Amino acid sequence: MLVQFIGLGYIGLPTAAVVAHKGVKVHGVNVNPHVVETINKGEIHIVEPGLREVVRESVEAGTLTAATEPVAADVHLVVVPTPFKGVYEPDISFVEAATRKLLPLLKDGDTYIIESTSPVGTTEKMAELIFRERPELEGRISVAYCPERVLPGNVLHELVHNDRVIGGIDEASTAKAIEFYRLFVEGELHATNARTAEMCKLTENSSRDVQIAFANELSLICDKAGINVWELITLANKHPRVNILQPGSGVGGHCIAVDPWFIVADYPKESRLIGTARELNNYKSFWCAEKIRNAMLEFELKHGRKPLTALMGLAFKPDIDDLRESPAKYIAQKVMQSEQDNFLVVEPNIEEHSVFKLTDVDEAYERADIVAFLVAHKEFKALDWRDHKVMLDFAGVFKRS
Ligand code: SAJ
Repeated sequence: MLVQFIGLGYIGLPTAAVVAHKGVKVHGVNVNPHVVETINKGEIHIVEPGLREVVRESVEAGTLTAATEPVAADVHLVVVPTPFKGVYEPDISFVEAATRKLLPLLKDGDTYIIESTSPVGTTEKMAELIFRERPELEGRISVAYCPERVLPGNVLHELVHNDRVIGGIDEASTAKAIEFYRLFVEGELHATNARTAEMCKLTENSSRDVQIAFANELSLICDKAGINVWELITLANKHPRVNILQPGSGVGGHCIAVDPWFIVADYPKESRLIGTARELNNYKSFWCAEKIRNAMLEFELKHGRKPLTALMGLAFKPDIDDLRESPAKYIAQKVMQSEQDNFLVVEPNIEEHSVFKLTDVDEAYERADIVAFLVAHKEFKALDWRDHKVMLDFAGVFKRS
């Protein structure tokens, strides 16, 4: 059996490597020749704990190879990005391009699976495309959708142990796709149809987004009411049926801050709560930036000089080096504008940044008049609270205000 992955990014490469590590022959495809070359050397182009070893061992064993072009195979997985186009409209052009590349290679008995986060109906659309161009394959190949659900930083464990939701365009397709995931998944495999599986992925991330929006809304209310939101949430969560998430400087990353829009774009009238939550979580970052600017103005009025402000954290969540779609980075860009010299930017998880000049945690904490915690990194939790500084703890590092 040969399994082919179209897309060797944050999800495609780890999944390809895990399957190859099981002894199954895997052909990985990526448009970028540099990525292909790196993988064929047994190396990796992304950061994920444990991935390097699995890729190296699979390449050495000869079960994992990469190329820029697809080949004939038995199982084809489409794991390419689905970004935005226009104003928060899902762009499935990479999924379509991957499918078009596969068209001449598909044959009787093949299984075609989309894993990319996709708007509802994408799998059916791709099936239509395949059967329009290759009508003789209708009823002879399996077409299914199975979303990935892994948490960056814990991908290799979750790929194997998480449950999967698998939906085909018909029951035979679902069964065939389930057979493939049995090769490496130890979690349960849940059968459904393609539309439900697509919506399930969007629902999971929208659910988390809505819950975080609730916590962020509480933080805005508590700020006005003079209540410590962290204490409030801890106390409310003592109720056996209440489980509120944590507020922060906004919601980032390439999943939770993106996927809810895929529902809103197609069902705008019906998804008011989901859309409002998205807007609220975006607003929270703007609100944090305003708070920092106001604190700086107040300081200047009181002390007759401009303050030095430390911005603590740039990553999109604690203890990672990923800055994509990061609310902290957005806040830093917004407050710094033309006053770079009045800021110290701290991000202990990266060595350097092309835009921000980085300062060491302790040095910034010592020197700053105003300290704004944008991410709750472990290095910040190890600091002691300073009463004489203006402390803006948006991330709940100390949970004191
Ligand atoms: N955040 C809060 N408060 C919280 C929890 C998170 O403000 O209580 C913020 C984080 O700081 C971050 C953002 O939300 O900015 C998202 O972080 P996350 O840890 O919730 O999620 P991701 O984006 O790393 O991964 C999510 C996961 N989805 C769910 O938990 C439902 C993961 O399982 C998915 O596979 C991934 O999205 C994806 O690829 O879709």
